[in-house]
Amino acid sequence: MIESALVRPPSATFAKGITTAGLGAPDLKRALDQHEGYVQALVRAGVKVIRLDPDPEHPDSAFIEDTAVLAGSSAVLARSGAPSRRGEAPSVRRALEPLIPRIHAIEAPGTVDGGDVLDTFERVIIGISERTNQEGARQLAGYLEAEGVMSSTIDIRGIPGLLHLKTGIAFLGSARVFALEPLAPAVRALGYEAIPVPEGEAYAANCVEVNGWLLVAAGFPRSRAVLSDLGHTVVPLEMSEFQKMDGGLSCLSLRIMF
Ligand code: CIR
Repeated sequence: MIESALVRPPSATFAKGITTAGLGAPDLKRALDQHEGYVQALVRAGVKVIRLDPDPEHPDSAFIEDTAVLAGSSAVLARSGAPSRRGEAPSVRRALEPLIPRIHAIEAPGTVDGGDVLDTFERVIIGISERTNQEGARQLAGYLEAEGVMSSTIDIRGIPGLLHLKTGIAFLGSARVFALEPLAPAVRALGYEAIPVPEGEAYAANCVEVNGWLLVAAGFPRSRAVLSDLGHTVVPLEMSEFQKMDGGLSCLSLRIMF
């Protein structure tokens, strides 16, 4: 059960964030509306939403999932592989302190982005990427192990278009994942059933299950059909402005389970 979630609305500098999408500049008003739609979906799913103040010093700070990994009753503050994003962590730490008993932090030269960390409840899968290095994964695995959580890594470097592991894969429950084809062999080797993301709908791979609702980017009808046919209650959400900044649904919240 996801009890609460931290979110941070995009700020006036949102368009200055890192992007490779080539989809043009995001519209801030539309991004704020889409963010609010996302927050309302969380609220309807029974999540207590904690809104952090927008942070104009850090244009990518709306992608709050990247700043920490929650594991058991502890949190691990990430150290982003993007130096421009490292200053996002202190305010997230302050917000987590009253909620989480133990807070650790990835130390240099380790780097981790939360978007590379997929929690499947029985195991955490850590993507080794341009943002998360081997040393960061090693430190994170140690903190997870101390919480009794097993982890594995998948190297996603060299898979075109994949910023983070979760850009291309989502956990659907019951040892099943929704995954882009290049990720399928590695997750199958770990024992998961990999449901392929329909061709041409790669952005829909980043969906997120919240207390029985599956939040999916709007505009991907074949993915929606596949996921509905599997028995999920799909909630389509407009994400166009976040897609322009390389971000997906999962990145917009840091979800806390108890
Ligand atoms: C970045 O490049 O860091 C942001 N523009 C997008 C981060 C998206 N986060 C995610 O997929 N977890």
